[in-house]
Amino acid sequence: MYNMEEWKHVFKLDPAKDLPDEVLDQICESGTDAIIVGGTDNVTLDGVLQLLSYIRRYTVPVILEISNIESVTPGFDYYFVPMVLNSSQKKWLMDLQHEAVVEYGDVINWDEMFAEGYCIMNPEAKVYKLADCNQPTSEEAIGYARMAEHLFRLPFFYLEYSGVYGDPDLVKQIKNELNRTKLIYGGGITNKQQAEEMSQYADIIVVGNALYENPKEALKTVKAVKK
Ligand code: 1GP
Repeated sequence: MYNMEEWKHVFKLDPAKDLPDEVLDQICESGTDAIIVGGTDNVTLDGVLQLLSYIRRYTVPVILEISNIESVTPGFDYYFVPMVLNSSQKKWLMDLQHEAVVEYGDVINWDEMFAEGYCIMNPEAKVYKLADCNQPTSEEAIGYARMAEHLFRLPFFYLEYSGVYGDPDLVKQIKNELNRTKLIYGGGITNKQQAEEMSQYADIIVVGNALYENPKEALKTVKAVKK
C-alpha cells in the first residue's frame, strides 16, 4: 500500500499521553513518513482508538506497534510486532506473540503484520526493565543484528535507546551488517542535528518523547532528514 522502502522518518505517539490538538495537527501534517502509535505503560484500547481516529483525518500512514493484545484494533495501515531479542525471558521474544496468534490467527491479515527485532540498549528505559533485558555489548548488539538479517530474516531491526541519545558509531556498524533487514533507530532525538546524524546510518529514525517536551524542535527533525 505504502512504499516503506522509502521511509526515513517516523513519529511515535504514546496513547497514554496527551498532546494539544494543534500539536497533533502539526505532527500529522509534518511530512513524516508515518506515525507509530505505541507505548509501554497504560496502553488501553480507548487511548489507541482516540489517537487512531484523530490521525485518520489525515493521509499520513498509521501503524500500531502492539504492546498488549487488549489494545489491538482494526483500522491501522500496519501492525508492528516487537520481539525483544535481548530479553532474558522468552515471553518477550515469542510467547506473547504466540498466544495472540493462537487466539486470532484465523482473522489476522498477514500482509499488514511486520515483526521488529528489538535490541534495547538503555537500561534506564521502562521497556528495558519491563522486558527484563540484558545489556548487550556492541559486539553482542551486532550479533543480534546479524541474526535478524540472516537467521530470522526480519523486516526490521530496531536499535532502541528510548529516552537517551545513542551511539552513532554503533548505529553505523550495525547498518553495515544489514542489507535486507531495515534498521530503525529510536532514542533521545530532540533536534535536527541529532536527526541528521542518526539518519546518515539508520534507514528510519523514530522521534517520540521530544514531541511531548519540545514539539517545535521535534517537528524540525522531519525536514532535517527528508531533503
Ligand atoms: C521509543 O524509539 C522510540 O520507542 C523513540 O525514543 O522517545 O527517546 O524519542 P524517544
